[in-house]
Amino acid sequence: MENKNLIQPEDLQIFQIIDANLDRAREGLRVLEDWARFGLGNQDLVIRIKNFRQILGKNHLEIYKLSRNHIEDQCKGLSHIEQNNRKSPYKVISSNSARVQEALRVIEEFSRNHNNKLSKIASEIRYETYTLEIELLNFNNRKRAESIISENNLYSIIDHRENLLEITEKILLGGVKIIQHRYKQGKDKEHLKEAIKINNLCKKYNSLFIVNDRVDIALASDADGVHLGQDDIDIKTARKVLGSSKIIGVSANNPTDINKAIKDGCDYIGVGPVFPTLTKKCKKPLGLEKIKALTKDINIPCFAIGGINKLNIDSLKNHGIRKVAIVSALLDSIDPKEEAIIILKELSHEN
Ligand code: TZP
Ligand code: MG
Repeated sequence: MENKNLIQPEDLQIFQIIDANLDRAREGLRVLEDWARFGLGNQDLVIRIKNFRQILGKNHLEIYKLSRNHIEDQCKGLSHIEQNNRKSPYKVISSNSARVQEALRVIEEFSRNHNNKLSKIASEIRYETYTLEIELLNFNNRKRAESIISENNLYSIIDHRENLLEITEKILLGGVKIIQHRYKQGKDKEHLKEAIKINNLCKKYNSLFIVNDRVDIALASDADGVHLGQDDIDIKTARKVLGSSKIIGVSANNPTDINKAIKDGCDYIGVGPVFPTLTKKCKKPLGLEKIKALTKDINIPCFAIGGINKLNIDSLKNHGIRKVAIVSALLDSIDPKEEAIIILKELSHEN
């Protein structure tokens, strides 16, 4: 193989294929590496991807490069309509992982006869990129969810009712980016059906979809996360079931429960009720001072809940509370979209 004089025309064709696919695989890996680095800030993933790139680089022999222009590539510059649809980082990760995997498979097949070492390397890296792709996508989902939770101050909780989808769409049109779905009564089958429909709606508006109480429904509906109360399953078990890509929120209204939830790895806290509310009559309101004291040192996002509406947001802001979760003020409003717009505006004012 090292002696150019012995190279047959067929070899040149094969070398050209290998050269093109080594380029393809390395380029695809570079795309993944840059997202892992600049988009996700995940050093472990960067190191692993870089390592694959370097192994392929070392095995990109001169003889392959020399064959580059052996036959003019009639399909140069061809693109596919799908390439225009790769708008989200999620899609960029999936399509570039597929690109790497396909290229490696081609290398594996065509190098088997003349360069078994490269064939084996291509096969090994291809298998590892299947795991890598899942890790990248999971990490990407988690990061996206975390940033939506930390950047948005209004969290809307929707409760099962007849025209829930229409109301939810109006809330989303008003600009709400976090929706939690509650379904306290009724059949699991119906619960899951409704959760899937709401999740699709949330996806359309690039909003987060969180399932209340039920880890199984969260998984089955492919929600972004779950919200757990003190009587629901514990955070560690929920994490085991859901894996690392989903977020877990917890309701806690005293220092012990709050600290435990944070220690166990929850992603945000819901604390309340702040004010009296018909939605949870059985719970005694804590009041603004208590909520302020409970939340001031928490270093994860914290949403105050209970009796919050456009008229009392000012008082919350005066106590340093800017993130709120709301049920009835949005859900029972005659104009949920307008109500969401007003509340979002109230929350964003500096005072
Ligand atoms: N947890 C504490 S208060 C509450 C929950 C779920 C209900 C809040 O509902 P509303 O209608 O926003 O007062
Ligand atoms: Mg609950």
